[in-house]
Amino acid sequence: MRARAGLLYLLVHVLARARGQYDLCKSLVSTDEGAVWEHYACQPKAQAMKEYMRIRVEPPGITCGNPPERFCTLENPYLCSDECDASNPDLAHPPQLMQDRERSGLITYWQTVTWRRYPEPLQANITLSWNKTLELTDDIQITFEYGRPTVMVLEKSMNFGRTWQPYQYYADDCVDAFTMAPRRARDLTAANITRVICTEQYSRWVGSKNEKVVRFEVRSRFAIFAGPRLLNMEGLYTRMESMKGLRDFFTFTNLRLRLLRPALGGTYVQRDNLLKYFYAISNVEVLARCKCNLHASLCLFVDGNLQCQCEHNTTGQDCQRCKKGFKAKTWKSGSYLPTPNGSPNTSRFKLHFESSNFGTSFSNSEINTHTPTHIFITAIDTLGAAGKTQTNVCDDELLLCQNGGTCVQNQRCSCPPDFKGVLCQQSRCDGGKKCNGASALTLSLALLLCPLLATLLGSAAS
Ligand SMILES: *[C@@H]1O[C@H](CO)[C@@H](O)[C@H](O)[C@H]1NC(C)=O
Ligand SMILES: *[C@@H]1O[C@H](CO)[C@@H](O)[C@H](O)[C@H]1NC(C)=O
Ligand SMILES: *[C@@H]1O[C@H](CO)[C@@H](O)[C@H](O)[C@H]1NC(C)=O
Ligand SMILES: *[C@@H]1O[C@H](CO)[C@@H](O)[C@H](O)[C@H]1NC(C)=O
Ligand SMILES: *[C@@H]1O[C@H](CO)[C@@H](O)[C@H](O)[C@H]1NC(C)=O
Ligand SMILES: [Ca+2]
Repeated sequence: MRARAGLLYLLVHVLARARGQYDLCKSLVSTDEGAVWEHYACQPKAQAMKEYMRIRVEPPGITCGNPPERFCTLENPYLCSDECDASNPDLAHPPQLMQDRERSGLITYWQTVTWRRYPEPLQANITLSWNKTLELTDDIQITFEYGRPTVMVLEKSMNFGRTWQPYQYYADDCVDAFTMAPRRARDLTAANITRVICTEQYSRWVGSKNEKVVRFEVRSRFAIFAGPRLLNMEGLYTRMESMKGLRDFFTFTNLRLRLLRPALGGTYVQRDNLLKYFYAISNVEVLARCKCNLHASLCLFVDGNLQCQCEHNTTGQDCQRCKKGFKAKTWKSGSYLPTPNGSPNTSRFKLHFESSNFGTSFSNSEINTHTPTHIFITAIDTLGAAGKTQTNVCDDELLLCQNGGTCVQNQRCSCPPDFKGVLCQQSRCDGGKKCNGASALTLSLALLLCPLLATLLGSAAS
């Protein structure tokens, strides 16, 4: 019976692991002591984030139709039969048509007023917000009807719109528009993968029907480390851990499109027909995953916001801190390493005491255990950078008391008579002889050490 149960666990385990890399946060595995949970670094699947985005367009009055307006097309400037009328649902072009699903097969789009105020510039900002930190997993694709802009900038924010940074520049002439040399994303290499470039690839006039999409190229950047068909994602994840700024490059909370000059049809602005100049966007595709710091495999839309379903005793919108009651521990992000499952190094306890201060025998000692119910304390941080690359779960067990010692108030080990030390790691007697009672000296040492240890741990955690 037990063997069969064990086999079942193993089967479930194997099947579950086969689903995909970093899909699972934990899994029941059978051991000699029965079934136990094994913990892994985990992340949610990529989702079509346009479903959850909030759109704001600026300046006020930029959306067409109020008052109703006629517009022409670049291909046939004498055909001006189309009308935009905000009060008529069939003729209105509100911002939400950038994110609808177009189930009917009909292309629907947001449209701006025409450039009738020329030579005043025709500019618009589109701000996309999620109120959640996300990580791009695929190209951003913006589909323009009636021609792509000749000049625009894609920007991103990583702090919910407080500060912004350019993500990519787009122009039919990069030098003229931004005094930048034109580049293509596919020419980027490992050395300059996170460079912000200006590209001319999506801004030149090719007819409004042929090429409608403006991209922010994520796949070609991924391909630098994952290979042309992105088969070696391990290679990419490994670099995400080690290469400064790489993960952050794909991370954002908001995006902003700054439309600076509309499509012109390949010529100069023709002042006698300004009704053919405007912007129209039918779709904004943003494939991304919730950033959950490798502590969640699910991200759900709850009460109007995306929320990581945190595991590993973590909590917060991005699983960015330890759960209440698990505070004494230092929160750490999970790690993609070592592949394929991320680090199971959850049990780590490093102490670094100057022996001259304490006269104890465990200076610089490091204790690793492999039982998932005991958890790391990253104490006084001699770990440095190495401490960052662990799958760190939070646990309520603060001290790993040894030799039958018990943890008292999460602050100190209460040792059985024959053992001493902060972790009860030392025998009191030489030669393994049994001895009685605690000496006054060790008792006072313990009383001195434990509050100090608790303070140190507390300050390391905050
Ligand atoms: C777009 O946003 C930028 C930054 O806030 C601002 O300087 C600019 O005036 C805005 N443009 C429009 C057309 O609202
Ligand atoms: C953003 O998300 C946080 C956390 O889920 C929530 O408390 C806050 O109300 C949200 N803000 C908005 C504007 O929805
Ligand atoms: C990136 O580096 C490669 C070679 O190292 C170079 O050919 C390419 O132009 C660079 N791209 C940018 C945008 O600097
Ligand atoms: C989280 O806390 C619970 C309750 O203390 C514990 O059983 C569990 O092992 C802890 N660790 C993880 C990784 O969930
Ligand atoms: C796991 O622990 C071992 C022993 O301390 C350490 O050498 C190794 O670097 C750790 N692995 C990670 C990914 O932190
Ligand atoms: Ca649409």
